[in-house]
Amino acid sequence: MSKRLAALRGLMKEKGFDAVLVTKSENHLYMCGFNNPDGTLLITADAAYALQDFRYIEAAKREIDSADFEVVMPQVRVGQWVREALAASGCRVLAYEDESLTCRELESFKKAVDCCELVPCGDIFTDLRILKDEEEVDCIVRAQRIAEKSFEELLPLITYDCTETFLAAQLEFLMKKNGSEGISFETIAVSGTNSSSPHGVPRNVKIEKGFMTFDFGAMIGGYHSDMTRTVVIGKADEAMKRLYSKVLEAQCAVLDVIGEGESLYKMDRIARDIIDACPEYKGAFGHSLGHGVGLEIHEAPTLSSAAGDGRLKAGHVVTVEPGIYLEGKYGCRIEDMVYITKGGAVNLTKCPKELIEI
Ligand SMILES: [Mn+2]
Repeated sequence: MSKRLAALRGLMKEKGFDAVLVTKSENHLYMCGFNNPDGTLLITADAAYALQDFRYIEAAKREIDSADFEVVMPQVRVGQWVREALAASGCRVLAYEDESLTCRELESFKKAVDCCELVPCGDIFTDLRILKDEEEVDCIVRAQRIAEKSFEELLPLITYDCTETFLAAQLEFLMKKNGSEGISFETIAVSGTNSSSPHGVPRNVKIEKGFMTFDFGAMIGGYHSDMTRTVVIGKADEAMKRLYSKVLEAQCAVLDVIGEGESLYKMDRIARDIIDACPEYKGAFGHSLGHGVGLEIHEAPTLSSAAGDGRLKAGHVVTVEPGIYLEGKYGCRIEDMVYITKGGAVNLTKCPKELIEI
């Protein structure tokens, strides 16, 4: 039995779940190794089924380990199939993914699977996925290398005639050309006044002089990478240089100490205190310091002031991404990805951080 299936069954036993219905695509991929956004898994203590439709069945049979999952193509509605399977097995408590199942889907499963009590599965998949094994980290690193190579190839292509949307598209093209399965999220390429929005949308206008922020990621094996670099279009004035070094100082202060056992809250605090200590930047770092990265671009844990007493563990992969955003003026963010290891941490981002003027 796969380690993941064994771990899930351990948690199911602990929580009193006789069966779990997996409908979220990332959890589907995590559990059975096959990516089907419309696939469903039904897992009990002694059986596991991968329900696939005709579009995916051939690949599913090839890629899913038959020692763990029986691959089936239901000829009836999924809810009805699940009911028939569970009624025969004697399962009484079926857990569903309350984080992602829609209210409508839940109602329909409740109606169809009337032999079971349906209960929310809570954080079981978050808890499993938060700790990455070597294979998973390898995927994230490979995606990150592609993103870095693509950024390096993009820089010489930037001219004052380029639009933000062109540069975003160009970066996405380069990542795919370099072997990425897709993009981690819609690429952010925002210049000038548009850079003051942390998640600004690229505009179909020529890039403005001043800061230009690129936030982007590649994908390998379903795993994401995430990085941000801010460059200057034209020459940086003194105020811009000061702002850039402040963001970098805040980031480096965290990167110097981040590691196993450190408090999530404290990591955020370190960066925030450095930025807030400057009256001109106080309150201008309006988002949290970082987030976990894996099969989803934003996942647990979150490095934020609301993190409570949570701590970093060996196996976490998190971003460290402070920024300063001055409304109506401009903004700057620098983001690296860090792998927390036994007693330490490894920065997975190799891309240089000296201020680049274009
Ligand atoms: Mn990020």
